[in-house]
Amino acid sequence: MNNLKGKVVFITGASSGIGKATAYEFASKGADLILGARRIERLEEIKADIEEHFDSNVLTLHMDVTDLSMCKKNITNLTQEWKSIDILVNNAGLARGKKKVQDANIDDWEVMIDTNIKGLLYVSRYIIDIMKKRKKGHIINIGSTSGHEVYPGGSVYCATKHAVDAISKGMRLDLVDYPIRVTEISPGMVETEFSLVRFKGNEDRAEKVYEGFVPLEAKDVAEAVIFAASRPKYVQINEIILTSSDQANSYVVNERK
Ligand code: NDP
Ligand code: 8X3
Repeated sequence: MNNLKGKVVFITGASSGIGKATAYEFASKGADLILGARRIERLEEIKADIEEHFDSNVLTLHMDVTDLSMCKKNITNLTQEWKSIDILVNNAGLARGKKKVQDANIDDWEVMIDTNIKGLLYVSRYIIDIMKKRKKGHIINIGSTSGHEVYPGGSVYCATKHAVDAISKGMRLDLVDYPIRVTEISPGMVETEFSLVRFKGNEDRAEKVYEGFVPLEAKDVAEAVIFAASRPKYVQINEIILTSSDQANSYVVNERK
């Protein structure tokens, strides 16, 4: 049985990595997609490819999740058809820098907090308004192993992912009466553009992060999202924590010698 066919799925940060892989997984199940990100040209390419290869309609939105009025406008201006959002995947997020707290760049803190915490809340608030009226919905937040353990140089990124963990638990409490399901998907290291963004375009440094061990791929995380989204209506997956077999927790990795 495919219970995702024809569902409307809203994915933030769909232009790359986990968000993009998640878009393709949902498309392969026949879901219709609303894809948001700042790099709209990438989203247009993904839309064209998905609509050519899958039975899925795609709407692209130029959306910076840190911009409250842009989030509100994009969501409240959706047509009635696209407004029937069944699933929200709060994926947009990033790390900036990996310096110790005493040396870190304060602007990097602002960007991480604005994107990973406030951005997730802005998008959720307007989409929850829609789900409340429909008395159903599923919010899937992309957390991290960093939302469970802290590593050196990661204090603020880890704090934002601890916040995603707390917000997910809080949402589950607040939304139970509708009921709107809330799931947190918490991956360990996944090879995407994440480290390139963290190290501000320094490719050598980004590549080194994944040297000597096998990390997760974006598709592995996307499949976990699909698992949670495709459970029967009465089943709520609270959280999935997944790492590659070479990773034990947020800071212990088997670096094969
Ligand atoms: P990528 O850098 O490959 O993708 C990040 C996505 O987020 C991009 O599509 C980017 O789009 C979007 N994004 C960033 N800032 C904004 C913004 N202000 N507004 C809208 N979209 C934004 O990284 P990942 O796929 O790895 O990261 C996705 C999520 O997974 C993040 O929340 C990350 O914290 C989490 N995660 C990643 C792990 C990893 O090891 N890679 C492990 C655990 C969790 P654009 O730039 O076009 O706006
Ligand atoms: C992102 C993965 O490398 O910071 O949540 O643990 S990492």
